[in-house]
Amino acid sequence: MKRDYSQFLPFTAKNGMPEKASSFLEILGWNSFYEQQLSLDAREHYALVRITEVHRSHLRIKGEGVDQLIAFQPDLCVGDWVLYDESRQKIQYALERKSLLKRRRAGTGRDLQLIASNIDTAFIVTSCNHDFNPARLERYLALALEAEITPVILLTKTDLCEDMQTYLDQARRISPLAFVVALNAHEDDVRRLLSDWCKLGQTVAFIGSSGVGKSTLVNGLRGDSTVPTQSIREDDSKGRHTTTARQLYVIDGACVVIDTPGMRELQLSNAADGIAHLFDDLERLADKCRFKDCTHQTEPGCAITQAISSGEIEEERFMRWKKLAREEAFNSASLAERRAKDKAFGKMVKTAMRTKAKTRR
Ligand SMILES: Nc1nc2c(ncn2[C@@H]2O[C@H](COP(=O)(O)OP(=O)(O)OP(=O)(O)O)[C@@H](O)[C@H]2O)c(=O)[nH]1
Ligand SMILES: [Mg+2]
Ligand SMILES: [Zn+2]
Repeated sequence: MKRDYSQFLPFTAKNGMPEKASSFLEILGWNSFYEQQLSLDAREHYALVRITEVHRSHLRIKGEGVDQLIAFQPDLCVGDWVLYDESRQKIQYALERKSLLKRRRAGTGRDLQLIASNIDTAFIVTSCNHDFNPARLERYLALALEAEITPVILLTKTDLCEDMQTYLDQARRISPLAFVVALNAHEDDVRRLLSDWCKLGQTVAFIGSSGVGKSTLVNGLRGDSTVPTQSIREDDSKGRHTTTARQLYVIDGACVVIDTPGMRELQLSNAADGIAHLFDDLERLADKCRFKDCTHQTEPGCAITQAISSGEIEEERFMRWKKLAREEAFNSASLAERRAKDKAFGKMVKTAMRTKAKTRR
């Protein structure tokens, strides 16, 4: 007799995603990608939880029958799936991430800051006003492409702008890899407009500058106004940051959504693939230059300068590509250098300790 094993499967899945959630974990985004990382032993001994909030000093974890605050851990971020040891009140280990958004920490530090993980779609939010900036949108796009996350550009505040079509056209020209949606987050049916990406089992995130309407969109998806938003409309570029924590919300019958605080500055690090993907057409053109090390300035046989003069490519876009690639290379190199220094310092300390221990004997 052929046994039917389907009842032992974690859930009925289509492409690894539940069609209908039958447990809280599935509602939180649990799927076969994480399931296959678990041993029987792990399943038996630990609770499966997702990090749903990251604050300065603490994290919040949620799972079946678990809703708890624990101490902040710098190596974890919102969206992570972890195994939690309830008796010792301690995170045992984190599961491999499906995707990770990360940037160079703002300010003088050179290290990486984790933004959010295990995301399927990143909504890159900008408003139809002076926040709109192709160079900045390209940064966010490269960030999402690096993490292999679907990017969608969301143009908000269409009600406040007269030439919405110009913004739409500009946004569509940025990359064929990004979908573009324009909306009024107060009046439009946010859930319907974003329904293609906000299906059950999916994790989506809103990222962008402060004041562009990320939290307002979360409220639009939820159908209420529980998430705090800027009470008075301020100048976006100077807008005070209303959202201060990274937080995951469950949308009834749909996806989970991560709201993030506005980013003042987005510096990419370890994102060369994302940049290459975004500017793939320029990379391929550069391969046709006569000289391998062509700087695309005055060299003869330069395919890039030819394409610029024939109007095939925009000079500004080429300049933005160079700038972003240069900055990313610098950030990644300084991060690698710092890591090497940290490693060398660690080794030196270990050797010194060993020598000290020996001389004491
Ligand atoms: N008119 C109009 N106002 C909007 C729209 N979307 C957001 N707003 C307003 O813009 C202001 C900023 O919105 P928030 O949702 O707080 O912005 P945020 O991106 O979450 O900002 P931070 O949390 O600081 O990163 C609020 O006053 C919103 O009511 C829109 O589509 N149209
Ligand atoms: Mg907010
Ligand atoms: Zn060239």
